[in-house]
Amino acid sequence: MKITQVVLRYMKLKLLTPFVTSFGTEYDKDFILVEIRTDKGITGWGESVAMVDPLYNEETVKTNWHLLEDYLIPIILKSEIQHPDEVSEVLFKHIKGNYMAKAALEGAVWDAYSKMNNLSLAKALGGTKEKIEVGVSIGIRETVEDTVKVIEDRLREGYKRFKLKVKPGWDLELLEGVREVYPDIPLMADANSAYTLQDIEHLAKFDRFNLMMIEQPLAHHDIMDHAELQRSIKTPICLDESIHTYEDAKNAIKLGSCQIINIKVGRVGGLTQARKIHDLCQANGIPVWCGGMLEAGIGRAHNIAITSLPNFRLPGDTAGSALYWAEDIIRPEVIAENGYITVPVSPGIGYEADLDIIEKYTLHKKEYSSQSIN
Ligand code: OSB
Ligand code: MG
Repeated sequence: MKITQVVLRYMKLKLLTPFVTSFGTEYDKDFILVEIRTDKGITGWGESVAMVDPLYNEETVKTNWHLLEDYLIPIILKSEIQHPDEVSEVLFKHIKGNYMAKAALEGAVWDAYSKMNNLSLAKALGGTKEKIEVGVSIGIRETVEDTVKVIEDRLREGYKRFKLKVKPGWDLELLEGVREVYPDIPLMADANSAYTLQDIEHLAKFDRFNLMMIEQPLAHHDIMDHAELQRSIKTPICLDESIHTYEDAKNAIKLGSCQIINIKVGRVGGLTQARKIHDLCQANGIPVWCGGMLEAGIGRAHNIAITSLPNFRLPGDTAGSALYWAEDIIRPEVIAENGYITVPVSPGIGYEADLDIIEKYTLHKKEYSSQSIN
């Protein structure tokens, strides 16, 4: 298969609810959509999860555009591809880092590849589940009462796990208040690297809340301090930001830096890498779950497909479209019913990109083809 054309679109969607974390507040979702066309006339879709500011990791929408336009697209337009694993290989061979940019393009190739072979993306990846279990990530609210009300709504909708964003000054009191109302719900906390080892004694106090895990308490590149912290607390640590590569996962497991890993397709550079990390964790008895980056429909569909692999044993952050957007860019939108999403069986990502809606939220777009590259 040869990729003959790539279209990049700069998209902007309004979040129904501003998303507040220890690193900042998101009101809108700016992102890049990647559309590829192959010589066989097949279209594939990918979505970059890089955010507008480098607050979660170092990548941004602009750095992703730059990487795609100046490096990744020229490489891909020159390549003959038998399998998407080769895309991952060629993009990783010379270009360092910039995993979210790589993942956006590689994801589009996976979609096209599975459509060409008349397979669902889930099947093409080796997925085994017919439906996936999902939870919600709840941003920081004004009060504990507000948070309890959000949990109440999400519980009624059937979501299976409740993740609360925490930060210094917004943690013990919150968890205490929530546990008073809901002593038994599957609850966890995500700090997005807001603490340091100086906070060991403070973080040990989380143990009394019977959390499923605490996600990324310490620095975004660290695995050493997390190992020390894990030795001092009972709550299982789950790493998010710190795991960029297969080697990171291997080292974190070896050091005992975590007991659970959150796999984000974008953060690790694509589906091929995500699957490798999944397999490594499976072989080492480390459960994984699929993280979210407030994806629009295309990214969400990729998350659903990877979550169908067997070692995604804990509910992920891939909630239904209705929690994020007035209208999503795919048809149908993603529906979570009683905390389950049915894994599509139709070819590729299994959702239609809605071109009218995509047009409506496109700020600008640019096309690249083999002719325009030399
Ligand atoms: O740390 O998991 C995170 C969103 C943006 C950046 C980082 C994170 C998140 C989420 C939201 O927690 C998950 C989602 O609902 O997509
Ligand atoms: Mg996280």
